[in-house]
Amino acid sequence: SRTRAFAAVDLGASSGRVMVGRVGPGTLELSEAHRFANRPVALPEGLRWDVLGLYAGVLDGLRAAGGAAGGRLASVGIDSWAVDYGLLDADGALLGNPVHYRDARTEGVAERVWARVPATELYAATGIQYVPFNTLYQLEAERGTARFAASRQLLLIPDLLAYWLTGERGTELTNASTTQLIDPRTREWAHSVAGRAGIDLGLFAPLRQPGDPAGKLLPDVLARTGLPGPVPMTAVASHDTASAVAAVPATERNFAYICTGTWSLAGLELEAPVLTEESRRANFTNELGVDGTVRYLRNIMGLWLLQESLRAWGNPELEPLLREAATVRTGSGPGPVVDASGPAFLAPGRMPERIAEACRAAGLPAPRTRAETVRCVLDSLALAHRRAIGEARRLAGREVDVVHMVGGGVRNALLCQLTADACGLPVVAGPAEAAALGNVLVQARAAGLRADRRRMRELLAGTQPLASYEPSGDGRAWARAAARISA
Ligand code: ADP
Ligand code: LRH
Repeated sequence: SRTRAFAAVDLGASSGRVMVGRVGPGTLELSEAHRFANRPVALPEGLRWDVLGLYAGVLDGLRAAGGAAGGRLASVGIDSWAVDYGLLDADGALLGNPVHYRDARTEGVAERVWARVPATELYAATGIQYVPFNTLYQLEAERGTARFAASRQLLLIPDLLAYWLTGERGTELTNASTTQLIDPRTREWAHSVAGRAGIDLGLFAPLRQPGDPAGKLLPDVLARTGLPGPVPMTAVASHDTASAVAAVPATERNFAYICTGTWSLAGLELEAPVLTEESRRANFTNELGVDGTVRYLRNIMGLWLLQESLRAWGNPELEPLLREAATVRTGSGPGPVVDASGPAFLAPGRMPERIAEACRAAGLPAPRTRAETVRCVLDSLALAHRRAIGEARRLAGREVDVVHMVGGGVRNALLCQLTADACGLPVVAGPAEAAALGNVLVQARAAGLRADRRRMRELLAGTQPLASYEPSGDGRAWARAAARISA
């Protein structure tokens, strides 16, 4: 049978891209049609996403994807970062600019929710970790604003863009799980939590499953992108991390994964959530994945620490800095490290200074050069990866023989090697565009490709370039550093 082309729109916190995936019997090829920066805007009212700029990038990307695919796109799917949303008024028009999850408005807000639904009960009912920006807390912060009073519907970011492309509204399940308003056992809305938290679930459009049809591109969109219609949209795993985990090319049974981009998301794929009090205290999340799976993982600050350091330095070239960072002498384990799992580095600004301050506060020598700062970031991430995978396997009662790293961070060989050293496990790195590949594969399945998760992973392992890293250095030195941070 023939090869078909699918367009995957993947919006990360640092860049958006439209990729073309060609899928045939035993073949899977991905190419980039268009990439554009995702630059949040700091307004007097707060930190906002430039969602109109992103939509323009999506239209440019669909035009380029159509060109690359010789005009014929079998379907389109969209995934993006989680938790954030746009509010629509009674006419279906967007109310203001979607608020960035790093905006300060959620400071101190969770406590107000916990006064109505204790944190322990929230976790037992939703399995979602505490981060200040879960949609549940953002909605609490929104309460009482003129904008919220005028709103009639909430659409998560990928669903908002899909609405503009098709005119149809839905709430895709994997991303919906990050609102903290879904019960991971039933995979339906958690009505009792929403009721007690004072949230009207009527704001949300009906749930959609990954693989569901999601309308077709509007005539005006076809005209603007030069695509011959009809072009159907497919609901994919619209949370980027869910798409990326679906595309982890693991052929081993006992694998852990780390999605490395702006964030590091490190953990396990499970068949059922872990809702224990111990799991809550360790701040593990049970986000929903494709095919009834649970993404049991921890959020780690990720390459955000590096992105923000580079920004503070006026964006020098990355490669020479990484080469220099690789030669920084740290002994047999990590050099000075900061806790990359906590919320201390969530807000933008002054990153190198904040990292140095955190080192000094922990009684460690602060990095003095840019290369030392970069090395401190990478050592800290590797250590946080080690801790997350170690705790996930203990809390879920699983073995781990290999760590798969996917996402843009796999282009950073030093990070991959340090992660192998820290975990004391082999690391398989790639693909870098896992989210787009997961997006494409879910579309291909909806279009008739017969592949369960195992088959999808075999296809990825057989077609995508991967790199291997064996653990080196002194595992005990990493264990000592981990113990210092936990203390
Ligand atoms: P997101 O989807 O969250 O925007 P990506 O998965 O695109 O993030 O990953 C972006 C990160 O990947 C960058 O911040 C950078 O640290 C890393 N990266 C990208 N290209 C390279 C490269 N050539 N060398 C090293 N690191 C890279
Ligand atoms: C990664 C990601 C992550 C969320 C964060 C808001 O892009 O979706 O899974 O926690 O952004």
